[in-house]
Amino acid sequence: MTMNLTRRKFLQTASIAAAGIPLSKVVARAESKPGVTKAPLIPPGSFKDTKTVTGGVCEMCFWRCQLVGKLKDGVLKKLEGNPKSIDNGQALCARGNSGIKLVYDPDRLKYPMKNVGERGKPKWEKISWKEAMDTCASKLQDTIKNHGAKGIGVWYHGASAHYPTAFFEFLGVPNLYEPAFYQCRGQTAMAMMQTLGFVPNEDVDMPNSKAMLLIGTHIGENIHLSHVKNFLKGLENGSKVVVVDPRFSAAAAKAHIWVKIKPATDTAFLLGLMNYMIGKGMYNKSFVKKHCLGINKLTKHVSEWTLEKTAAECDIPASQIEEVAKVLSENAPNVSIHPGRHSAWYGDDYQRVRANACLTALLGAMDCPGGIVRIKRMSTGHVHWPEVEYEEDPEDLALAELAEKYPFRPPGTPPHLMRETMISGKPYPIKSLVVWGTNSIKTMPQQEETIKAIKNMDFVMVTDVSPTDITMWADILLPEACYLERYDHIEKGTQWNQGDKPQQFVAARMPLIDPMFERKDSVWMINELARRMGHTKDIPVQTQEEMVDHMLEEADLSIAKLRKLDGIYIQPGESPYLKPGEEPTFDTESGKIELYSEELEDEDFASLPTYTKSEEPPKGYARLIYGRSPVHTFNRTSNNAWLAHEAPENPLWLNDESAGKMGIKDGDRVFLENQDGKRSAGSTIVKVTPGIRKDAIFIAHGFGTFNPAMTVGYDKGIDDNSLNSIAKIEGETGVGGMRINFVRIVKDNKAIDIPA
Ligand SMILES: Nc1nc2c(c(=O)[nH]1)N[C@H]1C(S)=C(S)[C@@H](COP(=O)(O)OP(=O)(O)OC[C@H]3O[C@@H](n4cnc5c(=O)[nH]c(N)nc54)[C@H](O)[C@@H]3O)O[C@H]1N2
Ligand SMILES: Nc1nc2c(c(=O)[nH]1)N[C@H]1C(S)=C(S)[C@@H](COP(=O)(O)OP(=O)(O)OC[C@H]3O[C@@H](n4cnc5c(=O)[nH]c(N)nc54)[C@H](O)[C@@H]3O)O[C@H]1N2
Ligand code: SF4
Ligand SMILES: [Mo]
Repeated sequence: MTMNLTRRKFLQTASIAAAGIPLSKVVARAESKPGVTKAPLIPPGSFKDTKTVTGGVCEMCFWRCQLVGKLKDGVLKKLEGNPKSIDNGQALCARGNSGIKLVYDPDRLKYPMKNVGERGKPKWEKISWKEAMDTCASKLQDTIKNHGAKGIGVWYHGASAHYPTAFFEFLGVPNLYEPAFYQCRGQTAMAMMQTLGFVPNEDVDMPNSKAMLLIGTHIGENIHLSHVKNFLKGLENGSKVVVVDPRFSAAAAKAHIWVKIKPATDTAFLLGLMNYMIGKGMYNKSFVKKHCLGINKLTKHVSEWTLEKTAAECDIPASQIEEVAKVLSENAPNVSIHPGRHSAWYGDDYQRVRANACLTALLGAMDCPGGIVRIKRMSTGHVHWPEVEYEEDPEDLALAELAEKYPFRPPGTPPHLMRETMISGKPYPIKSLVVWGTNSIKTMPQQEETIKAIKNMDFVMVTDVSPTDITMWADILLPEACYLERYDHIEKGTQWNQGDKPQQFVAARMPLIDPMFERKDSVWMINELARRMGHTKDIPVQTQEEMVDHMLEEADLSIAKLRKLDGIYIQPGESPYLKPGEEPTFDTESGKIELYSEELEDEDFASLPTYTKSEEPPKGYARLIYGRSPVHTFNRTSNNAWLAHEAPENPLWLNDESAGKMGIKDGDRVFLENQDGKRSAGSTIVKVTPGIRKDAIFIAHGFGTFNPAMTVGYDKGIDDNSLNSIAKIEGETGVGGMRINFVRIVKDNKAIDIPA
């Protein structure tokens, strides 16, 4: 199907171009509008006579682009991609550029603080590090004394959280939750592992593909720089792109085929596609015969998904399914079936990802140009706290036993179970909460439950770089040095330079400037805590620098060596493609790709990818779907003056025909109200567009900050999470699907039904 929409119009708003907004433009516009930012204008020539400091690694998101800073009189003036980088190159995205505005944000946390008001309505009193650490240590010790280490819960995210979480694990804390796994890619990882025997993450060879299939994945708004570049390289090389999305996303704007699918029906779409391809013999028979388990079972299983039935279920033309099948099979095996990343959608996503993996297998699109590739990265070391053999206490395992109900769950505690435990005290009391670099108010569905759980704690310790929604709930709030001010854990320092000659690299994060005010790094903070809790002799490293050096040792590197190399070590890599005559291996139970899974069957789950119908929106409501703003990262950049100027709020995408019937115009200011009568605290403007289906409305995630201490981001736009009052818990994984909430529009205090 060719697009009957004017591409340029869409590109203006939801565009890959937006990702690459040059700094000059962001700065000029941001600084020229009075009242938006107090930052001084950057006079021409500001970057002259600057000194370049290398060795930075970005953390405005988690893609870890390598950067350098331009420094003048000890002040960072500009960030740029490290010219030596074989990953992001000299480029940074808009967010990466705007790190300058994070590091010098006057609203940032500067000192340890004690809440002398209420949780949620804090009054902050500046305290010394000694008092902060004494308090945290004695509160955590109290919890351990009264309830054991299981009385502590830890919510975490980010590179700086590794050392702290390892410490809490060493203490015997069994309750650890990471939204970036449970609400993000945990399910994708688990379903891929079960089916293929490995986790491809996003290692898909788009530059060398002849066709690409993106399901939901909205590359271009979802900006991971080298990933976007790889997608664009694929396009340049003539790859045919199929985008499946209820919305005309930035990627859809670049697509040859846009499948405007009915939300929540993707698994049906994949089953229909497979049925058609198997029926027509349009699949890689020799690959399937050699490497897959259960093709006969799958053939029978998908047979009900005729073109007609699939088309009706997904509300798309049957001819489009045929068209997609042709594009994929004609270009097989050089097709990138994107594995996806964020998958906590509808509560049946494990099955959707399995279907996705099965389609990849039918096409044999693996270990070859264009396919899923297994990139060999350099390895670096780890820092370990001592191994402790804790006496087995059945009570300690009680929550873990509840979690057994979800046999294919990602590592960690399913968040709804941890939260229920924090509220009910069953199976055991959790009374202290440690939060490190995660904003669960905005990222864990069912916000009110999260708040109830936090209120029930005896003690809450939060470490962050900025005030955010979660910091309002702390008793003790600790200011961490940000990514430009510290050395850091090496997480993903290595990559295969896709599309060119294979190379590998290691880049450890090194500070470009010293930490300002009283900010400290995580090794310092945790060691202070450990000493006070009686673990001086167990401390594995004294400083963050020592930790990084220790990790680099395995690669025969050190901070000193990396400094001499401008921050990046590069060596020849290995091609991830199979050599002639080489056969792929799969680390599953059967040693084959499991189209059919006996393990799933044994656990009473669908052993072949299965579609579950999602609830329909009630009359007058549409489904609330969400995604990324190209110039923000979740809520963490909402206080960034440059980025907030580019995208101060999250326009609500509303179908043009619906809007006409509702009497709503482009630019109208509205609130949202969900199926449970929960109204958004903030408002936003409407973007009237043919680029979204009538049964859904879309907003970018991460807006509607509740914390007035964020003077730039406060109360701008709508918080999608405040409307996620339902989460559908998936049986296989215990992950809560979030796109099952429905909303209607409220304008001038009147709720307006969205026509069906
Ligand atoms: N700029 C920016 N980039 C980011 C991030 C960020 O915060 N900011 N975060 C990063 C992280 S951690 C992640 S996990 C990724 C997330 O990015 P992705 O993995 O790309 O996210 P998805 O949720 O898969 O995709 C969102 C898209 O799904 C569409 N969608 C909604 N419902 C359905 C449906 O039922 N079916 C289909 N086919 N599509 C649907 C939406 O319209 C939207 O276009 O982004 C990463 N990149
Ligand atoms: N409603 C809804 N929920 C979602 C999503 C969604 O789209 N909608 N997306 C899901 C996805 S894909 C993901 S990955 C998760 C992410 O969920 P989170 O982990 O909660 O989000 P982050 O933005 O990484 O974490 C934000 C916190 O880390 C702080 N921070 C930033 N840098 C540092 C640092 O160096 N040190 C410390 N200590 N703190 C720091 C920020 O100021 C902020 O308070 O959310 C998931 N939940
Ligand atoms: S994609 Fe952008 S924000 Fe993310 S690490 Fe790279 S430059 Fe930083
Ligand atoms: Mo994510």
